[in-house]
Amino acid sequence: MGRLVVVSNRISDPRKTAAGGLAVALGEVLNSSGGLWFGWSGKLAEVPTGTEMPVEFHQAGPVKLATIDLPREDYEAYYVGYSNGVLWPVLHYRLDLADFEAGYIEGYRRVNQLFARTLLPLLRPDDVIWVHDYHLIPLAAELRALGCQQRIGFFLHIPLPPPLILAAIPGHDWLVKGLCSYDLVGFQSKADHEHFCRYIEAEAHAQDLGEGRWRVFNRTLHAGAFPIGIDVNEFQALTDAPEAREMYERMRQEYSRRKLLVGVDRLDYSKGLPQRMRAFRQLLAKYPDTRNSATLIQIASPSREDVSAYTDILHELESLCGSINGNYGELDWMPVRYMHRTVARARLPGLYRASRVALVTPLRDGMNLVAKEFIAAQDPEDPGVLVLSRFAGAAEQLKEALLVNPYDTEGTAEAIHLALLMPLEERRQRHQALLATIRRTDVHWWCDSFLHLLAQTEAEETGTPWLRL
Ligand code: ADQ
Repeated sequence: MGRLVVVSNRISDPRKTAAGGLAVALGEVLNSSGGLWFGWSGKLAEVPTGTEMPVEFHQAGPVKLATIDLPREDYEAYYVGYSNGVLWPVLHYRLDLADFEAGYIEGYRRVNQLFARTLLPLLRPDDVIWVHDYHLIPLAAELRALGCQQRIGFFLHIPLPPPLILAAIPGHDWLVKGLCSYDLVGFQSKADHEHFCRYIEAEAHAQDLGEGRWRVFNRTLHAGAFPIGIDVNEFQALTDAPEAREMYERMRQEYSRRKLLVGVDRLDYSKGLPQRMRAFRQLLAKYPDTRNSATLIQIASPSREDVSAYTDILHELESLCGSINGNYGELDWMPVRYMHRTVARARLPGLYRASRVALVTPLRDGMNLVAKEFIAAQDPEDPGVLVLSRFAGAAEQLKEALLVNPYDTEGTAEAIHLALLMPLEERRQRHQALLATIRRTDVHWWCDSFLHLLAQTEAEETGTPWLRL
């Protein structure tokens, strides 16, 4: 394979420990091919839309990081408007939260065109390009329109809903045609992949060539499910490092008389946080023995606070936590400890390991890496229990978790109760199976299997004119 070029909305320096498994895994492949990582710098420029933006280069070991700033007006339409106001809610099945204001899609396209124009001169003929996530769906089509013939793959980190939900997006045909300009499109789960296949068959008369290959819009495309994993070894090493150990000891001391439940999420409406709190309240109401003996630590890191649906969820969560503590708290015990902040990555494994139960109960989630991190951080001799939403992509793989429907308050409360009481032997057995799964399908497996297939696809020119908006 030639040089790898990764493109994503934001980039991170793969050498920094705070970067996380994805950046580390991509960093490894980028390192070995002396690759390039291209994306937005995170900075805004007070210049008119349409202005060409200069590229800034940073060398991170053998990897070259290339970033551009974005004109403020383009950022509003591309990032706040279309990516997070339309695509994020609809792809998470939340049509009610989408803001289909006209004008966003043009800004979204403008930024993808700017990315394409800026990236093209940096490319070499034998490069393999890997584009990430919903911000950049049309990028391959824009690159192809400029004559780019290199292999281009795409991975969608969030879910893809069934065709009828996708079809609610004005311009959905343009978007999906954009997806079909890639040589390989990867999804998190079999369900997402199936939704894509059903859509292109029904709406674009795609012809199934077998083995994940499709003939559509006059070109051949590969599609498949590539569930993302974590770097299990790295996370276990982090668990044994001093910062996580110290966190673990502190938590164990503080909660020596109580069982700890933990939730770690970005504060996002897809994560099902109010539903989780209601299930916990139901647990306390129905099983009085859990009062005074179980504490839920919920960490919700601030996220996209410039989108109004996020401030609504923040207020709802604060009010629920307040009322649970008000109704059930004692002088020496608060049922919920809620923190609206990010926990340092080095300390997270200690918190996971000190917890008897993890609540990972999104209403919809592409994969959910917290579920996998929790498993990796456990002591195999005395592991905690994972309560996992059946609507997280991870549920397709993590069958030995306690799977719940987060909309069912009563049922989720029962599962939490079961998790708190689960005997040691059953906890061990379930954990052993879960650990084997996350090891087998770790982030290196994910990277390798995607790139291996991408390298086998045959790059070909798109024969069709690119759809007009
Ligand atoms: P996210 O929605 O951000 O990612 P998730 O996979 O759960 O969701 O978390 C990503 C990382 O952020 C994890 O490493 C986790 O530890 C960290 N994190 C989350 N909340 C935190 C907090 N409060 N404090 C500190 N760290 C926190 C998107 C998709 C997911 C998909 C990933 C990867 O929405 O479905 O799994 O991309 O593809």
